Amino acid sequence: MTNKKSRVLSGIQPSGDLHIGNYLGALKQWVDHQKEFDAFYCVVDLHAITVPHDPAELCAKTREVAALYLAAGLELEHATVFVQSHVRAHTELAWLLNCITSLGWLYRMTQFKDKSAKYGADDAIFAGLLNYPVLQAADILLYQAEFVPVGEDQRQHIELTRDIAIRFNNTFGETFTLPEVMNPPQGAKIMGLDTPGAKMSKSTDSQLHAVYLLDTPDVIMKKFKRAVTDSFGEIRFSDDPERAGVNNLLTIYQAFTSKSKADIEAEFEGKGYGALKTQVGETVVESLKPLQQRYHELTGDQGYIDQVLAQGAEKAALVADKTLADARERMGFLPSKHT
Ligand code: ATP
Ligand code: LTN
Repeated sequence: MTNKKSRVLSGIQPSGDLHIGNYLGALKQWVDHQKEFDAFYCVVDLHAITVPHDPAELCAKTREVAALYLAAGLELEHATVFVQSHVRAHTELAWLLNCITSLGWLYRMTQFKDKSAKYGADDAIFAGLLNYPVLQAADILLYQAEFVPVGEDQRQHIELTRDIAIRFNNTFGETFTLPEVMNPPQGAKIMGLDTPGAKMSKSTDSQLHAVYLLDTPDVIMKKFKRAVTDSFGEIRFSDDPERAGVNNLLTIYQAFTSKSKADIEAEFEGKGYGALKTQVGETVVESLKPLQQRYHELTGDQGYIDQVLAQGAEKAALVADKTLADARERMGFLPSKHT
């Protein structure tokens, strides 16, 4: 019997500052489970250009996100870390998959509806935003990933990836593994501190919305102290939308401490919201300290990250190029003699 590890793949866009939602929904579970899987983690820079972007910032953020992957604790003996655009197979497979993806499937995507609403008129929405999930499907299918560790908001994109793979396999023959979504036990959907009704997001202008992984302790404490709560004065987990702020603070606390809900509610019995906010803030400050320290060490030697990414792209391309060659052959492309 072989003991082959299951393959996982995931990615984060270098489109802003990473926040504790990205950490708890994605990065933390990558790190927690890295020894159990054959893991591929990319910085999805091609996704970051689906809305208007600044070229200098894209380049700097790509390095920053890669450094945060390592600072969070990914180890290169378990995980291949690379930049999506460094492996050309991603864009090529995305085109092939675009040609078997129904427009109706793409128009139904919640992320497309939300983001296109933000950019308003059709002239201001680029085709890349609509085709975004097809590129994501290419990312996943190229590596034959069995699991995709992401936050809850990405479930619909993973389901679409399965639909695309099923259509390809049915039309051209068994080629792609069908992936499954992998959510963390807690923290799959962290809400904005100032908007407990909406998920914490990178692309927002409000100063009190998200706690960023590289925020200083003072800034983190300030954001938690100003977090929106309610007037019930009760500290307990709840699905009631009117108690979403307190529930979000408790969820963040639970995800960082791994304590049970009952223990947490007992811990705050008889305490006020001020005490809750201070305790959650201090926990987050302490939990992020090692990550922040490693980040500053790693970025002290800029050449190191680039070297890791070069090696990662080489390893990733070995897997991706093979899958792409299979897909091309099955679709009937004349083999190229050009090397
Ligand atoms: P943007 O607001 O620019 O769309 P984002 O904050 O949603 O960005 P992504 O790069 O789209 O970040 O997501 C990276 C990963 O973080 C994905 O796995 C996503 O599911 C997860 N994630 C994003 N926001 C949250 C959140 N609020 N709670 C839990 N997981 C999240
Ligand atoms: N759309 C994802 C980012 C992403 C991704 C992927 C996640 C792009 N390609 C492949 C998992 C697997 C998001 O989080 N917004």
